Amino acid sequence: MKTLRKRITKGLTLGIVAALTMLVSCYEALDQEAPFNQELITQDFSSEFIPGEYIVELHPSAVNFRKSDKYEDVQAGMRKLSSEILFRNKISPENLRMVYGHAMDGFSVQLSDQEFEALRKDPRIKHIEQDQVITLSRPNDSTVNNRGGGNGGGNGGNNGGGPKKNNTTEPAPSDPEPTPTEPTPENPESTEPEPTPTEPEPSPEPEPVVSGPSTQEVPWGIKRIGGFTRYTGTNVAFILDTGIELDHPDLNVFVSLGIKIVPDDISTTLSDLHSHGTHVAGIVGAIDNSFGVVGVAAGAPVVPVKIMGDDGRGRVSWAIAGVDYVASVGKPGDVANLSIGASASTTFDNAVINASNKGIWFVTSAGNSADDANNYSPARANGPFLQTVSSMDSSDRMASSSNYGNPPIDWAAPGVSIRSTVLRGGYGSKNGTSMAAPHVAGLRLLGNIRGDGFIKNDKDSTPDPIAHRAN
Ligand SMILES: [Ca+2]
Ligand SMILES: [Ca+2]
Repeated sequence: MKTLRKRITKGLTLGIVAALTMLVSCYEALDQEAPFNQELITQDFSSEFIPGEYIVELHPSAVNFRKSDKYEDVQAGMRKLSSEILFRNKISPENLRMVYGHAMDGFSVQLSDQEFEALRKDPRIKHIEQDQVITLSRPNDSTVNNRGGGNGGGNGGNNGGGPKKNNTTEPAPSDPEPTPTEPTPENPESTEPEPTPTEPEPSPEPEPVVSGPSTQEVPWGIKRIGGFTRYTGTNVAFILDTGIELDHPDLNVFVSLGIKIVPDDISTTLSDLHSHGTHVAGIVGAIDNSFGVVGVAAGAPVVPVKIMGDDGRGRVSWAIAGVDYVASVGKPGDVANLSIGASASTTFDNAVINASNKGIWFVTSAGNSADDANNYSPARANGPFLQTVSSMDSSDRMASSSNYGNPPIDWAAPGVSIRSTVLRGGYGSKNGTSMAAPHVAGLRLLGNIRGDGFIKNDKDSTPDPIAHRAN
């Protein structure tokens, strides 16, 4: 049985969030049965460094306290040590943000130019780099099909599994998500014809528990990687993302092991109000039942590690904090999915490599810039338990937006018109390497992967092998 973890509620007040555009690890498209050969344009894959915000790595010899195995103890010890180091360099400990002690030793901090110069001369400091903002595209689940009765209706309690301590804050009444069937106005893909809703608006009348003939769909991507398998193991899948909708009836969310990394002024709930993380989680482990979709490792416990805000924005320093948490509470055989990325970051790479070397599979998206994946982190990182995944369509062709390059890419997986779980107990389709990575994460949860042929029209000279269940 897993150690129960309280979610972190201690938020760090963030000062400046600079104006920043950035990186799109997934582009969420209007699907509605779009032909697979009709690829939609994607946004550029870019990231933005944040002025005055830094990630600091300490020499291991600087760590002057004995580390216990407990996440909270190490957090407290590192917070004390980091504050002392700042204080001795005449920097206010109030500038301290995240602290790390498992995947790396260090912290993130706000510094003036003068403070930066002082701190970098401290012999305990191994490396300092500038923090970056990571941004996902806006939520636009244009093909959401809510189940009748709306959120929570007709849920027969099929979320068996992990202990569910739903002590998290309920979503704010002012739900930022647009009406499910309404494309976001700013969305660059919204020039596409507006999809016709395939289902009527949710009825105000509560509907009875779903029964009768199964309406469960097996998405094409699940079929392509060898079909789904009911998960019976004891490992879990950490979803480092925008959270996971905690009460989605088609997901087995391991709430008590989850953690909200993002500060309280960014989001107060562990649940997902964006939909990216919920979609990723469904690809890994949507439940095999009579409705919705089914994931690769059906019914596997999915653990929300909320490193991205409800607006789809995060920071490399928050992502590292999520990786640090997984390194602390994860066990060999667990899987961590990172469908995000940033410009090259040595610190981010090393944190992921260190955490994965504990025997925890880290699966990352290659990115959607039609560029060499070696320019992005953590996509470019390599290790025996680290997998980087490119995206292909249902004809085994590399997605036009997918990043390329071997190494680091280990596998190609389905990432075009991928149907999975979204907000309000609904279902929708998204595109991108964000959707390809969780196919491989699900496969790693089940065991070995074999190649089943190679993708067509790879952009480099080494066609990526297509990931498939080994047996
Ligand atoms: Ca299902
Ligand atoms: Ca390749």
